[in-house]
Amino acid sequence: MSEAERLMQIALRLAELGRGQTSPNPMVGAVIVQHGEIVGQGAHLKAGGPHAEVHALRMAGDRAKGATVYVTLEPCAHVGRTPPCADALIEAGVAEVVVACTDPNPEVSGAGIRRLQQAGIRVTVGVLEKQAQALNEAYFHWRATGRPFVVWKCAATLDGYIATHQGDSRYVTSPEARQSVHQLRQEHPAIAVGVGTLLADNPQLTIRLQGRPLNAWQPLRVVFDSNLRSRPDAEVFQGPGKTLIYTSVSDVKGGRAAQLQARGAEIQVVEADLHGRVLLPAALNDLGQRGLTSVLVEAGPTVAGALLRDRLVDKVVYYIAPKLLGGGMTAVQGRDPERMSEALRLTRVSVSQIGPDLRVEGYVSKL
Ligand code: AOF
Ligand code: ZN
Repeated sequence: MSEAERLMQIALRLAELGRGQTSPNPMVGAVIVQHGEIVGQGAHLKAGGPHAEVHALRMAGDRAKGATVYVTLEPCAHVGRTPPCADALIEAGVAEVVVACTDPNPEVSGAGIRRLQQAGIRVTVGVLEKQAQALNEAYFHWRATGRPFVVWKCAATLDGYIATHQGDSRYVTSPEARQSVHQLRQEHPAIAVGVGTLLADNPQLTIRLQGRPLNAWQPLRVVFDSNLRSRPDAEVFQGPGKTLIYTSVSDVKGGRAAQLQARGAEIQVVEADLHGRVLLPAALNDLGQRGLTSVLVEAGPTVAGALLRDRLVDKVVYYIAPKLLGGGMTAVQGRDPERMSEALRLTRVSVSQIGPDLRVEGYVSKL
């Protein structure tokens, strides 16, 4: 590993500190080096807060003059919620900027690099580029498609069931595996379920981790509920965090919409398919417009099946408990091809063990 790669790796680790809290912004880290010594470091921690470079420059003070800056994303050139980092770097008199990858934000996209070069700063791009893009896979996906990066999480028995036929699912996996789901939730600005899961499991969909205050930031809870069947007393309408319902009807008999709104839920009507079911691409586009860069889908067979059929799932996190039911509710419905060759394939698969359970992760191949 070269010296530049070693320092970029430190910047990537700093960026990682913001995981789960920067959306819709990317995670970014920066390290400032003067004569081989790190004199400043910073991470972007929250949208609206200072960018990574600004934190690092503040730490370096006068020692930024003539220094080399390692930053995991192209410094911005636009006035957003904060002023342009490229200008701050120029003003501080840095001599060189090493960038891992360019920023696909149309307001930046090469303009940050050009501005630095025009000011006579040496710029290198592409050090640990793949790692930097992988770190912000959700942000890059959102910029490219306008939709959040969709992660489908599922927990099933070894023979593929997520619940008994009666709908009992408490619990498929071990407490250790379930804790890891709360960590996973913390990485996403939104969590989604279908109304079927809401009615069957009545989940809270909050992050509950030991030592983390409940009133800390919580993801947006999203319910796909074509016919407004959600019960106003459901857990997702209580406690901390906001809840958004995607539906295809503006109301149903009994004034359900007003009851749900009285519980604080926001109702968003989106296009429906021929059967009156919420068109999931339309709901995802709306989430993207709201600045949600990723969504963790913890839905049951209907929503998971619809998302998989329409190839809307980008990544799968699948917990397998060493249990056999011999019958029950399957993880996915509605995709039932005739040939094995029609199976959706996962690539870049990794497997780990959590307590007695297995966790399989992979990306849905777009081929
Ligand atoms: C950087 N360094 O640490 C981050 C950058 O609204 P603002 O001012 O926070 O700008 C958000 C945009 O800035 C975001 O969409 C992305 O293009 C870039 N993020 N850029 O130079 C950083 N977080
Ligand atoms: Zn910036």
